[in-house]
Amino acid sequence: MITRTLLPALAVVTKSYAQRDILSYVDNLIGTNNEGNVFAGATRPHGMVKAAGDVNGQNTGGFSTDDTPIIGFSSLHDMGTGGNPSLGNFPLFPELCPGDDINNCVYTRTGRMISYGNESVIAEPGRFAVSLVNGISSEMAVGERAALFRFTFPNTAVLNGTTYSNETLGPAAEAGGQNVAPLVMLDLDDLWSSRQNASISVNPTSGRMIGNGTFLPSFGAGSYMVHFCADFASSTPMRDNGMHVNNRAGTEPKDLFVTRGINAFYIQAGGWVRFEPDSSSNETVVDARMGISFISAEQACQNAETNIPTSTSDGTAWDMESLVADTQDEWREKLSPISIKPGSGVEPSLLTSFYSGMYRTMVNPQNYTMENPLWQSSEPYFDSFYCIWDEFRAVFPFLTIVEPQTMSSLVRSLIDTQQHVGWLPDCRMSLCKGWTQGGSNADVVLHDAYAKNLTADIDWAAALTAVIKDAEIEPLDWSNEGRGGLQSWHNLGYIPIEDYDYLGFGVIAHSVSRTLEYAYNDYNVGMLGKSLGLQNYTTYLSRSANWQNLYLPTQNSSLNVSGTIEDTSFTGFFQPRYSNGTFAFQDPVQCAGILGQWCSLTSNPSDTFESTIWEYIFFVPHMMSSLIATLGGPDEFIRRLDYAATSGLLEISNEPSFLLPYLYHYAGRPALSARRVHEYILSKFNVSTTGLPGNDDSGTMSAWLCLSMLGLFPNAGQNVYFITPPFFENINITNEITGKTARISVVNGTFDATYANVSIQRVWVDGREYNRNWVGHEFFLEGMSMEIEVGSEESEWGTRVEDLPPSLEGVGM
Ligand SMILES: *[C@@H]1O[C@H](CO)[C@@H](O)[C@H](O)[C@H]1NC(C)=O
Ligand SMILES: *[C@@H]1O[C@H](CO)[C@@H](O)[C@H](O)[C@H]1NC(C)=O
Ligand SMILES: *[C@@H]1O[C@H](CO)[C@@H](O)[C@H](O)[C@H]1NC(C)=O
Ligand SMILES: *[C@@H]1O[C@H](CO)[C@@H](O)[C@H](O)[C@H]1NC(C)=O
Ligand SMILES: *[C@@H]1O[C@H](CO)[C@@H](O)[C@H](O)[C@H]1NC(C)=O
Ligand SMILES: *[C@@H]1O[C@H](CO)[C@@H](O)[C@H](O)[C@H]1NC(C)=O
Ligand SMILES: *[C@@H]1O[C@H](CO)[C@@H](O)[C@H](O)[C@H]1NC(C)=O
Ligand SMILES: *[C@@H]1O[C@H](CO)[C@@H](O)[C@H](O)[C@H]1NC(C)=O
Ligand SMILES: *[C@@H]1O[C@H](CO)[C@@H](O)[C@H](O)[C@H]1NC(C)=O
Ligand SMILES: *[C@@H]1O[C@H](CO)[C@@H](O)[C@H](O)[C@H]1NC(C)=O
Ligand SMILES: CC(=O)N[C@H]1CO[C@H](CO)[C@@H](O)[C@@H]1O
Repeated sequence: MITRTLLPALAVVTKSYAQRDILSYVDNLIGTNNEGNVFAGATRPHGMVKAAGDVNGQNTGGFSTDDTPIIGFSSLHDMGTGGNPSLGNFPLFPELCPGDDINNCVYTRTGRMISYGNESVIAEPGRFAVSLVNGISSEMAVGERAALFRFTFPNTAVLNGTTYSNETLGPAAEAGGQNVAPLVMLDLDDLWSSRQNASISVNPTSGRMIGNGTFLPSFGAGSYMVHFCADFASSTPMRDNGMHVNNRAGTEPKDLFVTRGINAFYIQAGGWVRFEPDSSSNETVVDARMGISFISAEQACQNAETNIPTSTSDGTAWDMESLVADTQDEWREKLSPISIKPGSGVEPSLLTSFYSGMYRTMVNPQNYTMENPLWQSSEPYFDSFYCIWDEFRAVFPFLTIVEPQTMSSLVRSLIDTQQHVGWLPDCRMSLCKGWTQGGSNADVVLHDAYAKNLTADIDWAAALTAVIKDAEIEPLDWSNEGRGGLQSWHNLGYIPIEDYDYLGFGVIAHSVSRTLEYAYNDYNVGMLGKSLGLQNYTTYLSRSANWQNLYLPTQNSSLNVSGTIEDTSFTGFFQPRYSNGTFAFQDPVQCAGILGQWCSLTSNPSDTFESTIWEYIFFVPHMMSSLIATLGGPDEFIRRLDYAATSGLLEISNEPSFLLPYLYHYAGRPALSARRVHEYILSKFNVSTTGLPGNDDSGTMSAWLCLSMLGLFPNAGQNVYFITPPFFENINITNEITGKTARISVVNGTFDATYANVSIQRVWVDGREYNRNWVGHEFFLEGMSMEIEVGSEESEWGTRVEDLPPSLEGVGM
């Protein structure tokens, strides 16, 4: 059971909804266990510096509630990502050295690590705190580019009243009850121990530590350098400082350069500073201010001084509370575009799910403007697009609704990156190119932005040039940019298994999922081209029908779950194909989680990436009417979707499934989408630490949740939102650019907090009866209103051919 300071306010719901601080609905511990990999620490919206206590277990996002010990307190993190643990550079760690001897402290990461008390965790917007079981407590807050850590060391009786075993206590515990000097060390390490080499210097009089290190990106190529500037302050005088190397320490030297070492002999080293214990008090407080920069140590110091100025005349104190308050104000502002009246009987936890999810959509990408050492530009620079393969489906469309200014900056940053690096990224982190997982999905992001009139200051001509390059020119290394197999793509109309591709190199796998993604990417290239007057845009729309080339009408599928073989009785699936036109074979259920299989980028690579042919058969987002006809008409299509959902082949834990629950809309059965979506949200999402079904993927999972709860889910890359009944009776969404407010409400007293009645009966838009089962982005831009009447039975609403979302017609076979 984990409690935090927010909980007392949450537990007693005496205030009405409207009176409550919106931040009281944000619980940053949701998804901190069970592979949600959520970042639970303190950050500004899209902030570069993110402070948290890092654990030794599921530490991809730094902290986790997986009951593993704390290894350090660091200032850079990612959010919800897969891949290797990201960032976590230059952790600080507080210790009391037994016998007051620096050589009795333990400096190596697994040597020093120590458990924390579950009840001590505070994870609220702008503040993170945790106490170690040896009695040392930590608290932290952030500016954009600097973090403030407060370590409180007990002077006496650490173990007062509680008996701990020596194992839990860790090495520092023996100091309990003694009056020893508090020490804070800085480790030249990151979460993944990817450090190549690093430097540190400590100023003997002030204790300021500056330095830098070269590290590896957690899911990409190359390396990056990051600089730090750490200042320390205490109400008591500094005693001494120096360096540590592995588990030995000394007051000399004051500068150190370390290289990598080899494998098991990774060199662990860094600096430390010690203060006199406060003999007049039962604790000594040491504050550490950590400035970070990707440019230089000087800039790291400047960031620290600007973000966290000294607030007393003697120059020793930094104001933790005002940092927290400023950060919380920023978050209140960020969450303010959506206001909700839940409706009577709605579980408060659904509001917590919603606003915590909305918060998580604004943690990444990170604003590194003025912190990009790679090129000079007046354009914004954002990093941690991790990865666009995930993000394009939900989180970017969500930000287009709630944060259109920031979304414009993200788009401009992508275009500027393309102009300086040569290619749009499919994934990017820590100033490096990340691994491409499928197609060139930034194409979808750019067209989605255009289709939603996110035009402010975006160079659309450059955007078009960038996406055409993805579609036409194969890079030598398409494992981290552009697309591979373009000769086959242009000439054969699919990516063959065993492609003869001498133009470029990448992961020779995923031929089916790449074909499907390239087709959808080309739809977006074509549509952006059409809007911008590109003469040959129809070429790209024709290529967008290439999915048809992998359809094998005779392919059947059976499912063997723990020895029980079930003929799924469906025929017609995508299959991999050789370049001579002959079909190869991949079992349509291969890679299914319910079979205990997982097909990632490099482990068990298959012709489908991270999912089955069973899920990928539905990935034709732009030509659903053709797909439905291909699969035997609406009834057969629905039977298939139902089977995918009920068999467990539809895995809501990962992005390839994200559109599936909504596809009933294209078959004229929007009520079935509504039921599916409500079912998934009520069964797979909750406010516990394990409350996300999979990686949050930079807020993408959260955006799926939020958009679904609003009842307007986008088909990303098109000006289309599917209408389903919202989880709340009344929702207002204000557009930051137009200032207009869109309103969604369930009317005529039909709102049902048990969600048994989720079949839409009738809809009114701006007061007029509305039969289409979708709307466009004008709904948000122009501040329209939507009234929805729900009931228990499926109705005629949204079922006619003319009610369905648009599909591209007249291309392909
Ligand atoms: C702390 O929480 C973790 C995960 O939530 C749990 O596994 C562990 O048993 C808890 N420990 C204590 C001491 O309550
Ligand atoms: C540090 O490591 C990086 C990456 O291996 C290398 O490029 C750089 O030259 C090294 N720097 C020094 C000073 O050794
Ligand atoms: C890294 O830090 C060391 C020690 O402060 C310094 O001598 C060196 O110039 C720095 N390197 C860079 C590239 O900033
Ligand atoms: C939305 O706006 C309308 C009109 O101003 C107002 O009546 C309603 O209470 C608002 N709803 C919410 C949830 O703020
Ligand atoms: C990004 O950071 C820069 C530099 O601090 C700032 O000027 C800009 O407003 C930020 N952009 C966004 C979208 O917050
Ligand atoms: C379409 O036109 C653009 C702009 O002239 C050009 O760059 C691109 O190569 C053309 N595409 C094809 C398939 O010819
Ligand atoms: C079905 O799966 C079981 C393991 O769960 C395996 O032993 C059996 O061989 C499989 N049958 C077929 C026909 O693949
Ligand atoms: C096509 O190529 C595959 C793989 O080399 C081969 O198995 C198949 O027999 C070929 N088909 C024809 C018709 O030659
Ligand atoms: C919360 O959601 C997770 C992830 O879907 C699930 O494993 C867990 O059983 C749910 N817990 C509750 C209490 O519903
Ligand atoms: C975008 O702007 C154009 C031109 O003003 C307009 O025709 C179109 O309807 C707008 N689209 C949306 C989604 O608002
Ligand atoms: C019977 C009834 O109250 N119908 C109302 C349902 O809500 C719509 C939209 O607000 C009204 O137009 C109907 O009069």
